This record gives sequence, structure tokens and C-alpha cells, in this order.
Amino acid sequence: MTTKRALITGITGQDGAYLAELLLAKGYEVHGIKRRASSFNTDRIDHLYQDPHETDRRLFLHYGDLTDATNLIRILQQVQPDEVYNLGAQSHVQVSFETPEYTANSDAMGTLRLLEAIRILGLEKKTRFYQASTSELYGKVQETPQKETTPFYPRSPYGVAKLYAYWIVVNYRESYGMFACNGILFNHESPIRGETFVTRKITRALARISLGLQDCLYLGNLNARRDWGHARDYVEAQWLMLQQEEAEDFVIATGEQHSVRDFVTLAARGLGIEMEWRGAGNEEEGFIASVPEGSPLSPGQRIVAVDSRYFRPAEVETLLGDPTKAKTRLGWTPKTSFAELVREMVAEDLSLAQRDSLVSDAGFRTYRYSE
Ligand code: NDP
Ligand code: GDR
Repeated sequence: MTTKRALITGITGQDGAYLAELLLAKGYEVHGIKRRASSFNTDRIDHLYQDPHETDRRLFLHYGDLTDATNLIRILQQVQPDEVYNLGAQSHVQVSFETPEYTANSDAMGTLRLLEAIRILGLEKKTRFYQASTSELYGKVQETPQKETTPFYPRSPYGVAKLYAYWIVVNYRESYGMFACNGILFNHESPIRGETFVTRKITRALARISLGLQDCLYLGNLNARRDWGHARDYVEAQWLMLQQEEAEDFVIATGEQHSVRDFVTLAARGLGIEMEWRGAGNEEEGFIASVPEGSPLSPGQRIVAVDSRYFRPAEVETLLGDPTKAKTRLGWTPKTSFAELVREMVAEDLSLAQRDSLVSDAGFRTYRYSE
């Protein structure tokens, strides 16, 4: 059997790293597009890196950007991939309100550029295409739980850009017979989640607070509810979608929902901290009800506060997915429970905080900007 070749945009991101690992384990030759940055941005895939001089090399990185059409054409021409996974995006919803045009350029137009590159090179019958669509398409929800047929109502420049990407994928499938799928993925997290998404922000901050490295965690809307799964499980679904007889769109979710406040309470409990919540709205604060013996913290201490700077101009209050189609057609089910996800993230961030604590005790500065 010949080795399958995959091209991943966004390989340096959370999903890109898990997907690259999965495809390499399945014997694929994996090509990834990384952006040129002034500092190293390959932390998440460093463990997969192979020296260019190694013989049996199966991971290749190419400099590129979704905003650069000629570069995408050249990479696709060179790689001639069997599968393209378009995971690259400006993926932060709040940041998209500050950079709406760039978000549209990379997330909407970037998807079009890739599809056009496939067509220009005559690869539309060879190359299968996966698009990282999102539950943010549902935004102001029109039906609960959300499934493949639920109407969209995006609430951010990010959601609107992803709406264009969703429909251009459907259009190229219908117009040119391309094998192109949308995975409508609900929030998925992991220990390598970007530090400014709410789950990672929480586990990272609470771990640091538990060791006395930080005083308080400032959050926005504590009442937001999300259907949170584990990224490792979700990249499996991305791969499965491209192995089917026919290209179709699928919702990938757990079918379970929790609030941001619930996430904080559970993560704190994982560190032995029991929380007590007081107040409402911008005044809401989280205090310590109890802590384990020997902790540098004490009951009554405030460790969580609301800061309105994290409120969004338009908020997505609640999302809950119905993954029935993925279960029946792909045979996919999430393997990691919400409690396991939180536990894994807390454990990893605690060990990073312990390392920072040692470095700080040795007199070195450890603080890293995180909003
Ligand atoms: P990340 O933010 O962790 O990763 C995004 C990746 O895209 C990074 O590799 C980033 O590169 C790259 N990227 C950003 N802009 C460009 C650009 N202009 N050209 C090329 N590459 C670019 O996101 P996730 O891994 O969490 O998500 C993967 C995809 O899935 C995204 O498209 C996201 O919108 C979507 N999605 C994510 C969900 C989630 O809960 N995680 C849910 C539903 C959809 P760099 O490392 O240099 O910044
Ligand atoms: P989301 O994820 O917007 O759902 O997009 P995020 O973790 O940023 O926010 C989830 C919810 O938490 C609320 N929130 C905060 N969010 C952040 N980032 N920081 C805070 O301090 C904070 N306080 C409360 C938010 O208002 C929101 O309601 C993610 C991204 O991965 C997208 O790329 C992806 O498409 C969707 O998930 C599905």
C-alpha cells in the first residue's frame, strides 16, 4: 500500500499537533504549513520533529500563510496531498472583534484560496478536504441541542468568517464534485490549548494561585455555557470524516454542557480548593471556602473576580451539540469525560507551575503574559 500524504494548515496549533501525531501513528507522510514568526512557534510539535538529515522522515514543514495564495498553490503543487486538513485560522473569538478584517482574510478567504489552489492544480478528484468549522456558527442559538440541520446565526467576526468558509466548502463540493467536508466541532480543549482560551486560562491561573505564584484570576462571563470535549478525541473524528464513501458535514460534540463557573469550581477542587461564590454580574467573586493543609492560601481569600474587559460585544451564551450523526455514521464517540479533561489540564498546568516555582525560588523571573 502506498503511503498517504496529508497537508495540515495550522499544524502548530492545538488540533494540528494532535492530528499530526495521529496521522504519523497511522503511517501517513505529514506536511504542515507554519507561519514565519520572530520567535519559535513549534512548541506543540517539537516532539514530532525530525532532523532534515534523517532518512525515514515523515514530517515536513513548509513556510506559508493562508493569506498568501501563490504560496498555497506552490505548496500544494509540491506536496500533491491525498488529504488536506484546513485547521489554520485566527481562532480567538474575542480577538476577532479587534481584528475583523484579518480574521475574514485568513478564516474565510484562506479557505477559498486553498479550495481554488486544489482546483487550479487539477487535484479536485485526488485531494480530500477537511474544513475546521465551528459551533460558533450557531451563535445565538435557534434550536437546542444543535445538530447539522440547525440554522446558523453567528455572533462575531470570527463566526461570520467561518460561515463563509462553511458555505464555500459546501459550494465546491456541489459545484466540482470535490470530496470536501465540514466538521462542525464544539469547543475542545487539552493541556496544549492556547493560554488565552477560557479553560486553559483557568487551569493555568488556578495552578499558579495554588502555589502562591499569582493572586487572582480575572474572567468575563461566568455564566457562558459550553459543550467541552478533548482535542485528542476530536481529531480522530476529523480523520474519520475523510475516510467515508461520501463527503458530508458532521457535528462533533459531547452532548453535555457546563458553565464557565462550573469549570472553575471543578478545576479548583482538583487542586484541593473548595470555592464559594458571592455577588452577581461584574461584582461576582470567587472565594476560598477551604484549602488543604500546608497550602499557602487561606479560607476567605478572593481568588476569582469578574473583569468586564473580557465581556464580548456580542456573546454566545450557550452551546450544546447533538453528535448523533457522528455516532451512527462515523462510529465516533468522545472517549474523555468532562471530569477527566479538567483533571488532565489541571495536572499538566500544576506541573508547569511547579517548574515555574522552582525557577522563581532560584531568583529568575517566570511571568508570562496571558490575558
Ligand atoms: P489554534 O489557535 O490553537 O491554532 C490555529 C493554527 O492556525 C495555528 O497553527 C496558527 O499558527 C495557524 N494560523 C493562524 N493564522 C494563520 C494564517 N494566516 N495562515 C496560516 N496559519 C495560520 O486553534 P485550534 O487548534 O484550537 O483550532 C484549529 C481549528 O479549528 C481552527 O480553525 C479553529 O478556528 C477551529 N475550531 C476550533 C475549536 C476548538 O474548540 N479548539 C472548535 C471549532 C473549530 P501560529 O501557531 O503561528 O499562531
Ligand atoms: P470560544 O472559547 O469563544 O467558545 O471559542 P473561549 O474559551 O474563548 O470562550 C468560551 C466562553 O468563556 C467566556 N469567558 C471567557 N473567555 C475567554 N477567552 N477569557 C475569559 O477571561 C473569559 N471569561 C469568560 C467567553 O465569553 C465564552 O462565552 C472557542 C475557539 O476555540 C473557537 O476557535 C472555536 O470555534 C469555538 O471555541 C468553538
